[in-house]
Amino acid sequence: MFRRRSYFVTLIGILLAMTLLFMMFGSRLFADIEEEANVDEGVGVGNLIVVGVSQIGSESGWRSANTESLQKTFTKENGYFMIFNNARQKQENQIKAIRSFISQRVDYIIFSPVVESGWETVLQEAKEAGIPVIIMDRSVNVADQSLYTTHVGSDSVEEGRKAGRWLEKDLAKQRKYNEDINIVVLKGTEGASAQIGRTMGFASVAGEHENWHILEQQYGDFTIYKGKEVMEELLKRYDDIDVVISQNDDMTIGAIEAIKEDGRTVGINGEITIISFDAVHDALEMVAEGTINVDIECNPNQGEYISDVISLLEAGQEVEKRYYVEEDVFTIENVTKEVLDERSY
Ligand code: GYE
Repeated sequence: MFRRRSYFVTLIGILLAMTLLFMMFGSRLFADIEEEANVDEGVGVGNLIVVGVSQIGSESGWRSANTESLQKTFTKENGYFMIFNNARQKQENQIKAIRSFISQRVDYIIFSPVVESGWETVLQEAKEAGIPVIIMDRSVNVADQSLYTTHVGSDSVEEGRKAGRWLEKDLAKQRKYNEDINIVVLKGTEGASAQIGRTMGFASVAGEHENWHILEQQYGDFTIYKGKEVMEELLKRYDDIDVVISQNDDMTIGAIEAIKEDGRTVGINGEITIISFDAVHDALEMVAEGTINVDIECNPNQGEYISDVISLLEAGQEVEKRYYVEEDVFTIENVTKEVLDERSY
């Protein structure tokens, strides 16, 4: 009898304690469960479209502008939740980020591949998870095109060709079409499609001219520092360089520094013709003052294009395999004050 009573007292005690605990923490417990439920449906963001972005790094002014375009586009106000990862130039970091996006079950994976090969396995994993992959800016080289949904970016081979065509015209203008022309090429990151394409495009035009001599092509990693270092070396080896093709504005800025320090002149009235790529604001100013002869534009504002593609996919519509962004060619003739004022990057 006595034992039974103490049993009841204990039971009531436990029940009271539970009620008290529930009153204190009950709502929090449920909130956590709710959040977890959302995690399962898409990282706890309700109706927002979740995009996992793997960016190459922050090697150049162009890259920073590209990142800014994504940050401006994929906002909560626009209906997105963006998980952003900076891979610091390493493919392995990009693969890790993509795997983490897959395990978080994002709605879309967006990534700019630092190099073009070696993506099959991770893209296959994304495909099996049913997550559409949008390739941005640089391209991937995979045999199975079903491994990604679409690609939004530039036509880098065409950019290289534009550089060649401009040089043809410029030499014709100066009546130098029959003279020997010595060219050095500062290439971007080894294995990157932007580098491969620009190199190929320019080489295809150069190949049509027997008097154009490509003395050397060197990797400059798309950075100011490396561009300068490589140019210093080239200047030591060759004292008769007529043209520098530099595959982005950052390397160009470094190369021009090296040329000036070496006592040579660049640009419209200089000894060395400078052909650059990207057309970021600082470089366009150098075009306007005649230091860079021509800048082949590469448009970093790709966020909006990608968002348009996502809208089509959300509406269940077919999308193209390739979307090219609009791009121009800038010389002293068309870099007006308006162009400079408008250019935010
Ligand atoms: O030209 C360069 C950058 O992939 C097109 O990457 C892009 C290139 C761009 O870092 O500045």
